[in-house]
Amino acid sequence: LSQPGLTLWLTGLSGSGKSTIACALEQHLLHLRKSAYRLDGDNVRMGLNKDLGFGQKDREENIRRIGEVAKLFADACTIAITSFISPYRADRDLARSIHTQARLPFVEIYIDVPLQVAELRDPKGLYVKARKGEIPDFTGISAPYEAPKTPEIHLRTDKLSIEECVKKIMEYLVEKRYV
Ligand code: GGZ
Repeated sequence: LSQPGLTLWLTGLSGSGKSTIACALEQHLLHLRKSAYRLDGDNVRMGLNKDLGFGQKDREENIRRIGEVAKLFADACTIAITSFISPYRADRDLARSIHTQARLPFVEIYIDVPLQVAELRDPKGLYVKARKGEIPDFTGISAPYEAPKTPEIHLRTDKLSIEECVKKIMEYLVEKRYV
């Protein structure tokens, strides 16, 4: 394959729009006949990482394993798209270093939305439950989210449409000659 592999690492609060953007981006890349694969809670937390919960140590291990798996996809000339909250800066930096050591590009994409907006969206009713204390260690409510300081791409999903977000990511990939 002439295509180089890389990882697009989406990070942001629950309800920020990570999964929606990841799906739209994957579709867009597949239509361009690029090899792309999405890693998300449905195919990772239900399988490989089903032994892990949401305490800080388990999240750290969740992100470490996802970083290693994304690297393998990237190494196989695929565009790995990960969509996990990945709330700790140190954990994201570890995922980055796993890629850098293998000379594979790692693009951190901050899916940014104010907590109030994510809480209003509350598609699964998780914020309501977290406010009532029914979900411990809930990111943004009772557990921290450490926002990226220098992400490669920063997207405000309360200001941009899904299509605009995908367009901005694609512009970056073209500019860097990754696609
Ligand atoms: C945050 C939680 C929690 C807690 C369950 N905190 O919006 P969702 O439902 O579909 O996505 C969230 C998902 C977060 O899993 P990640 O693997 O992305 O988290 S991390 O990167 O921090 O390891 C949410 C649901 O799982 N969920 N409990 N306590 N989100």
